[in-house]
Amino acid sequence: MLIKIPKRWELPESAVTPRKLVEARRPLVASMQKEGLIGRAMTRREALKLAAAGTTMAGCGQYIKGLDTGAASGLSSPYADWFPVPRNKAYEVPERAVTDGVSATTHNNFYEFTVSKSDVWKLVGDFELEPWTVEITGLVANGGTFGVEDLFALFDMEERIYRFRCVETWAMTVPWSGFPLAKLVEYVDPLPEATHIAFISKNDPEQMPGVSANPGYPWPYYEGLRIDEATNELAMMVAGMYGEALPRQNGAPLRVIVPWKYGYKSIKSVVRIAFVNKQPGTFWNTIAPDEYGFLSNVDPSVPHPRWSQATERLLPDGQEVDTMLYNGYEAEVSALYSG
Ligand SMILES: Nc1nc2c(c(=O)[nH]1)N[C@H]1C(S)=C(S)[C@@H](COP(=O)(O)O)O[C@H]1N2
Ligand SMILES: [Mo]
Repeated sequence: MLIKIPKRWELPESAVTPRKLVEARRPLVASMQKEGLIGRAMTRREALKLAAAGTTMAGCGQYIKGLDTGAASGLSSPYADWFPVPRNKAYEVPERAVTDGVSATTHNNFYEFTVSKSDVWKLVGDFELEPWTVEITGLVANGGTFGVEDLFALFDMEERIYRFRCVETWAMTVPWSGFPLAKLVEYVDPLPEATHIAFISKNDPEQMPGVSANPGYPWPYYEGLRIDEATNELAMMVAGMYGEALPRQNGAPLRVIVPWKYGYKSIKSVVRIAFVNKQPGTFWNTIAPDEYGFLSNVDPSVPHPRWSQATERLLPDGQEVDTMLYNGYEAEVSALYSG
């Protein structure tokens, strides 16, 4: 017998705000772009042209070498022309080298494809990124279904270098491209009673062999943040890395990056964002509540039940370094957890 238990992030349709204006806005955005009234990132072609002319564009595309892994490359993304975007130098990682792009795009956790980290990139070649919409729903005034490029056009994208720390203790340093999640939250205008945001990933067993291979998991992958966390300056919606569109294995076309939390909070290939009035469930908390909490802030003093979190191993060589409280972002986020 199949009993459908609604997930805690599932809302009745009655809670969804219809938004005619969203539809009305799209041609406006397009025409503003055409008129040059709102910015669009330099296209890859334009950047290459500049490079060929001997001009360097600070902060753009320094990492693209070695990233051409065929269908698993950002170059094969239908959104390739949005990148590179300008770097925001306020977000850099001074004490570590940026991880090489090949390592960051061939060592992945994306269980919808496979649990084998070194194989995700080999299985994503046919993963369809277009069309792609993100439904923004629940307790917001301006929700609706947005084409992913509408979101790219609405919010200026920038590149930031962040530490990234998986709960399994591997870690990397990555130049991500995207926009602050706070901008999106501001745009959709949460109702006063909204306290949390639930994120849901694409779940298509036809394209994602890991879904049927692991029928015991509570698909789709889902995650959540408090609204004060989501509007912290560090939280990003990410659409690119290493100056290119996000490769499929890294969560194309749009994912979350919350650098002070363990990697599983950084949900990939988002299709639905729901504003809710209580703490939503999460995929990993549902599977193993004793091992994976809701907050999941990086903390070297709190061991995982099965291993220490005091140190981490940097990709690709496994160099061991000390793990930092909040993954090195204590100054930016500790006020969120003072209570
Ligand atoms: N939808 C989805 N998002 C996900 C995961 C996943 O399996 N499915 N894995 C998470 C985990 S455990 C980590 S460490 C990061 C890995 O991101 P990366 O492959 O880009 O390094 O994605 C997170 N987001
Ligand atoms: Mo992870």
